[in-house]
Amino acid sequence: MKTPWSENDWKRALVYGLGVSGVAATRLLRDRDVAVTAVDRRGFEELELGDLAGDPGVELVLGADPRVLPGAFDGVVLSPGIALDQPLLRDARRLGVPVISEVELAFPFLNGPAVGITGSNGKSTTTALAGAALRASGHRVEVCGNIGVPLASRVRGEAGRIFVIELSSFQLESVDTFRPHAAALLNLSADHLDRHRDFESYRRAKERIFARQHDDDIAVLNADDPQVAAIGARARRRFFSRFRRVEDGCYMDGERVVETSPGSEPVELFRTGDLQLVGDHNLENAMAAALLARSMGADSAAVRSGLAAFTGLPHRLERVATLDGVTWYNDSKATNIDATRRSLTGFPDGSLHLILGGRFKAGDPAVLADLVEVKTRRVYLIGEAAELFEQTLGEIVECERCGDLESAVSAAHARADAGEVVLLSPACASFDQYESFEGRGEHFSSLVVGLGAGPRRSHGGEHG
Ligand code: UMA
Ligand code: ADP
Repeated sequence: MKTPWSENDWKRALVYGLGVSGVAATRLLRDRDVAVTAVDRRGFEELELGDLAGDPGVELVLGADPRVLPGAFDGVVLSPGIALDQPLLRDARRLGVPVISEVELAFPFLNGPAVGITGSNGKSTTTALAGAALRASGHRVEVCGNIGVPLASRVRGEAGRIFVIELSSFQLESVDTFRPHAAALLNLSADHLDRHRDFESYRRAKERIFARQHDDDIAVLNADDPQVAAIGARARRRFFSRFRRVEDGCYMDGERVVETSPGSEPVELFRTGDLQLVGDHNLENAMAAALLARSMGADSAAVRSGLAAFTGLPHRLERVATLDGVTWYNDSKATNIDATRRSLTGFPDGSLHLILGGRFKAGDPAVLADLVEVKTRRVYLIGEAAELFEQTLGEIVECERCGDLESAVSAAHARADAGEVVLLSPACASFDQYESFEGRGEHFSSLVVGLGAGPRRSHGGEHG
């Protein structure tokens, strides 16, 4: 579909937000000789602008969120972290200036097909798995999007690459023409309700991934998530299920994951034992990734070897160390209740020392109660949400208010016995105490590694 932007009609654009997305969008615009006014509430010293800082075609408006457009523009390009109700964007809409996301900006310039992945949880893992499966079958692949690599930064490069793009609800809410040949919606649970008005508008943002697909495109859907399974799409709908046979897609037959397509013989894609990733949720991610790779022409043997070689992403149930028989896991990416629930299920009953807390986003913390009761020996609370979790879980398990990660790690170190596990799976965003979930996870890992160098603390034999 042609847009005023892809027709190269823009002469002057405003880029809102100068994190990695805004910087990549600005570069893409500058490559096409569009003059850019770049806006960020942060100051110059806090930004990493590189060559853009000295570019006479880039005007910087920094230090505050302007309330009105600082000039006349053909369009506004939005970073995902900017909420749509920012006054500047209201002003743009009032003046009829188009507002598009960085993904929408980049999409018309991709010189290869797009694969899109969204969902409340499992996006990054599935994106990386799909990339691995496609690479194993000989394709050149760009793994990008919300996983940390803006799509706009991958536009330059040889033709024929497959763009495997993780998409957040923030990115999807301002796409219009974006059309992935294959797209997956993994699951839906409450998340980001601090930004989206309600669950309904969050769900609608996610569904936009399918909105521009044609009949010859493919929509991969989770048959086991009723809200996802019910989604209608113009594209061919292919389902994955852990619990039942599906007509078109893949399902479990004992240990085997089998692909079915109407009119074709079933094909074995992989076996559960092939995967290095643990947990039923990762099996679901692998099934979705396999269907996406197959949609792009990967052969089944390559899918199997690509999935089997994948060892996981940092900050997702990442084993950090085993010290005095206690194993420490960094699951900092578990930033909502559902993600933490899934992680807890993978551990033996009664074995866990769980670090919870941060900035609460959405959902009902009580949903954690049954699993916390079965799986954990003790809970260590950090950040803004400490009180909320203590109110919800304090009756069923010993909760210790630690304030920050440093205290939580040292408290867990003192309490945990050989054979047990300390798990950071906070069910919250990190932004009350950190810049990002990566920063939180790295801090956790460095604290744990630091413990290995020091003496084990005594807690007088007491068990919480
Ligand atoms: N800013 C303003 N005004 C505002 C809000 C932000 O000026 O009202 C500025 C900030 O000062 C900052 C810039 O905007 O300089 C940040 O922009 P951004 O938050 O969009 O961050 P980027 O660095 O561009 O990173 C974004 C994604 N961030 C968010 O969605 C919040 C990254 O996902 C993504 O990896 C990257 O684009 C590349 O596509 C992160 C994330 O937390 C990992 N995503 C959420 C999630 O996974 O749950 C959705
Ligand atoms: P996202 O990119 O959607 O945040 P990740 O792949 O980074 O997802 O995984 C984040 C966390 O979500 C993991 O640590 C795990 O606890 C949980 N998780 C991963 N896959 C799933 C899934 N399919 N369903 C539910 N939870 C999941």
